[in-house]
Amino acid sequence: MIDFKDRNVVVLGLGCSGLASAKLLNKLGAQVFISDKTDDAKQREYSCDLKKLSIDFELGKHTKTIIESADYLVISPGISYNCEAVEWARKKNIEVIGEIELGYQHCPAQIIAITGTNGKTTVTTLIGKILEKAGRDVFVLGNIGKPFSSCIDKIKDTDLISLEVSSFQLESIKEFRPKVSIILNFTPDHLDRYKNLGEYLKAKKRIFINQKKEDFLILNYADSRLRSLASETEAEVLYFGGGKSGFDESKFNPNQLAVLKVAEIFGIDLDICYKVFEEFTGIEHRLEFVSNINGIDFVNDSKATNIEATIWALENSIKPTILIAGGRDKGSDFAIISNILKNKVKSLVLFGESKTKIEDALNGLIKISTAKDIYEAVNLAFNQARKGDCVMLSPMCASFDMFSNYQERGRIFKGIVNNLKSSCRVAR
Ligand code: UMA
Repeated sequence: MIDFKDRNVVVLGLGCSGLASAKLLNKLGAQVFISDKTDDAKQREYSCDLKKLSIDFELGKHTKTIIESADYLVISPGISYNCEAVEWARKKNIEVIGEIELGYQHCPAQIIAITGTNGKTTVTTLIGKILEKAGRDVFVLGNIGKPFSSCIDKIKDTDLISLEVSSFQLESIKEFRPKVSIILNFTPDHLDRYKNLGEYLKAKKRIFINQKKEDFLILNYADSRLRSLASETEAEVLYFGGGKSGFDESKFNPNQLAVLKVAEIFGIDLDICYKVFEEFTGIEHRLEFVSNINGIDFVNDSKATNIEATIWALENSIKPTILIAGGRDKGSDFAIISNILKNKVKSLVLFGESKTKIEDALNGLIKISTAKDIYEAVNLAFNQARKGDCVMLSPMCASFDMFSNYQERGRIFKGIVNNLKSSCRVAR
């Protein structure tokens, strides 16, 4: 464990992870400096917290000399290991760790870490719920939106952590060793950050690199790439999917099967799991029903930041759909959505940076219109929809071209829909 007392630590990125890291390091007695290349409303809002704690910071730039004078560099998930500022530190042999590693080194509790391309947030939430219902004290943290480092001083050794970890976060771990790790699935994503799929898988695999034989790795047997990882770990491997879970797989979806395997490990009564599954109404921004206006359903699936997530949403949609999509492209091949698009989607409304690329990839398949922003997109979709249809925001892309994150994109979508509902009421 790194002793940060009186050491100079530079934190890169003043998002929620950077802020949590800086606060934890400050408590640990480090001399903290936080640097963010952007100087916007969000960073300024967070910097008010820093001022209260007398933590120094810079906005709008990363200063080379400041980074080079650090003893340690702590990076936020959005900052790639290969970015210039991290390069400066590495050239000076300054140790670089990520926010998850920082949290891990000071966390006394056992961790259940969940990764995968899709379904992470749902599984992390469900695990939190079953553990809680079984009487355990549990923290639900990580990529789900609450930084691991933000709760360290409240965690006891008898607690459990249900921790969603992204490939970004796994890149910068060192000793991070979960008691249980889960890889739910693996499909193309983040190809704007990784050179190829192999690099993306390499990052995901880091979830189990420090696990030992008394730990557990839960893998999706139905995915041959994941199944074969069993030979690369010291941990005990448990499977779900492909008929290997030991449960009647026709009764559960893959996310639930992964949760049941965790329940087995911790000796949790399966009836508790079934009850939690029954009561679970889903998570915000994932196939979230917003409203019905004039017989048209509006669904917020802003969390679908890759094509597979949108395909899954369309597979689960029973009504003819007007799909609103677009945003920041991550190097995706949009043509792979063609089949389901033809079967399930009446028309496609595109907005954001990637609209031309998506339009080019899907041209001629179905009716496509483009909008200058999400407001225009929702209005266009509403005009095209008929009673019995569903208007769904399921973007297939990241949100960072126009929003701070997918949550903001989803909230704005819901706001537009609710305003539309009010104006339709007034018009009647
Ligand atoms: N920044 C720099 N220098 C750079 C690049 C970025 O200073 O070279 C700054 C930006 O100006 C910004 C800050 O870094 O102010 C943002 O840091 P961040 O992107 O790491 O964002 P956080 O707010 O700390 O949120 C992160 C995760 N974000 C990303 O991985 C992009 C959140 O996941 C996560 O919920 C949060 O930590 C808590 O753990 C979001 C996400 O999109 C939801 N994750 C991806 C996904 O799920 O697909 C991986």
